[in-house]
Amino acid sequence: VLGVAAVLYVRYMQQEAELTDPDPDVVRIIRQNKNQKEYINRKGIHVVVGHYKGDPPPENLTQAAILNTNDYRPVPGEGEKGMPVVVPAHLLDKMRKLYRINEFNLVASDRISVNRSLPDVRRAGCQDKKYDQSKMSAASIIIVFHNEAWSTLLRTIHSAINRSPRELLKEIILVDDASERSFLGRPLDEYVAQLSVPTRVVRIEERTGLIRSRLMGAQEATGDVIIFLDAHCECTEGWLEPLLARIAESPTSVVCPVIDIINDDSFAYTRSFELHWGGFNWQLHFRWFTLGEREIQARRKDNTAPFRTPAMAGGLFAINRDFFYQSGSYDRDMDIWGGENIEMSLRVWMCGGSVEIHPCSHVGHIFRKNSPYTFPRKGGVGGVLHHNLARVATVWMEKWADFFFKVNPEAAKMKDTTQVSHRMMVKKRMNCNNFKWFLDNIWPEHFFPDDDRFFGKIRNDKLEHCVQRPYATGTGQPSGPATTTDCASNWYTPQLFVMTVDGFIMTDESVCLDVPDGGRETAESRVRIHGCSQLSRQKWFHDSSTSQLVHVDSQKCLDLPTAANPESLVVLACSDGPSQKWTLEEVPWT
Ligand code: UD2
Ligand code: MN
Repeated sequence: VLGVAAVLYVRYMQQEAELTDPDPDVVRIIRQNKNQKEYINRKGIHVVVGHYKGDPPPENLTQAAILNTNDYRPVPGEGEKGMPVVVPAHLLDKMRKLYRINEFNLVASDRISVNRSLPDVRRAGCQDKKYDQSKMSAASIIIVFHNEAWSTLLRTIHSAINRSPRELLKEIILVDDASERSFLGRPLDEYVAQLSVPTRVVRIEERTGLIRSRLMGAQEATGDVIIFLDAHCECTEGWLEPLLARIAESPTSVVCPVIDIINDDSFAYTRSFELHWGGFNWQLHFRWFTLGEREIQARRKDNTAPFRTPAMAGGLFAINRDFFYQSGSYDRDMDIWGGENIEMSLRVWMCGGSVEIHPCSHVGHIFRKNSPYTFPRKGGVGGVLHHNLARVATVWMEKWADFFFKVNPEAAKMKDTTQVSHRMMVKKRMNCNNFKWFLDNIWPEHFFPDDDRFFGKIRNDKLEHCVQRPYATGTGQPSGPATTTDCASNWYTPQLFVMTVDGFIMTDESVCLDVPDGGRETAESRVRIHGCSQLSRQKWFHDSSTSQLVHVDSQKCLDLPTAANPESLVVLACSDGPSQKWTLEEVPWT
């Protein structure tokens, strides 16, 4: 009887879903506005799509009162094997109210055991791999946090302990960066005292930010290797050995796990795509890009070997403790959050080390859409980030710093108010390579201007228009039709392109002028802006005598939109017409 009722109930819910929403997954909409949609799906799981989540905490519940609640009450089975959490209807209201505190679903997290099981997400070759533990040094794990939730912090700690050979963990050092949450005080000290791995809490009285907090933690560490983790991670089976094995073999390698995704709403664990590496855009914001062709080739031989990455995400990595200090640890004049990952990546690469991702080590992390904490100094999140990045550019990018400051006038305002001489000394002491070397050798696929490539605007003679890329949406790569519009002032970045000696026309975020259908089959093909792939269909040749931009594969010419394709530029049989005449207009960038 129950079974029949359940089936009828599901049918009824589906019927209701069809009436209320075209999305077949939606059973009940909780709320919807132009920024977000919140609904219950067929599996009874609460889903939020869009950007703004939850309500502001209600006024009668002061922040302090909310922060004092520790509602960790695991429900047996909930979230096990990395499955999404089902929040019962009577808790939805509370769930929304608590969302803003951490910018993730605290109610869901509190229902999952701190010892929850996770799938073994490693590829078969990794699962079979034997690492020689006798060569490895034990590690100190350092976790810094500010106002972290009890359940996520403890799950980070337990997952690391549960899934590491005991002898490879020297200790765990928690650095509390002036959390306002009193329940994390004495209860946390008492809790960690009974763990099987020595764990202690270092407390910072006044908010100092993650960079100086990590330095503080590192100072306390006694292991030969230090491993940094964010305070809302989950380590999976076999995560530790590959990191330690690589460092044993190559002490100047800084090794990151693959960072899997813990959904900020359902807490479901999702394995992420391994063939990604890290880079950064013209704003020096970290970005994931598809692995370069060279690395893919190199990985054909052994896809369980660590691979090089131009930059690291920042939160999760292992480093030999001596090398951490030799190579300049962190820039302690960086505040609160942001930029330190780019600084470390450039510094490590330029000064004799390497930054790598080990595909056999998987650690989950809760990626949030908004930052939950305050940025107390230097004008909020923007000010702090620009300040930190101005330091990165000034110290590590030489003449590319000029380019960075032209693209980021806000950061330029910070550059004269911050002293970098002690970081310059690190660069000198280590006899480091320069940024040009980094681009040429570590990241040849980059899309920054360079001496051997064109940088500027692509102007059409007929309309006096310039080629423009679509705007980026969110943090994804911008993609869409390539168009032209009135030429803007020099530093309007959607109109700025580089053209490499190989003929790739690229721009910020690693997107390229592309002819997706190859251009050969039809008389006329659309030209789009698409992720750079190094494929020949993205190659162009600028004929300076005729001013034509020839698409190499099809030998057709770039032309303005036509009646058949009014929305985008096209490639057509080459002709003398002014609509095919393009001037490469240099923009000085240093
Ligand atoms: C990413 C990194 C993060 C850091 C950051 C840039 C990953 C998964 N995460 O952002 O580690 O490199 O980029 O700076 O790669 N915290 C403090 N004090 C503060 C602010 C933050 O202790 O004033 C802690 C925070 O509780 C967390 C850690 O620092 O444990 C990282 O902060 P986040 O989670 O907000 O950074 P995330 O993941 O957005
Ligand atoms: Mn984080």
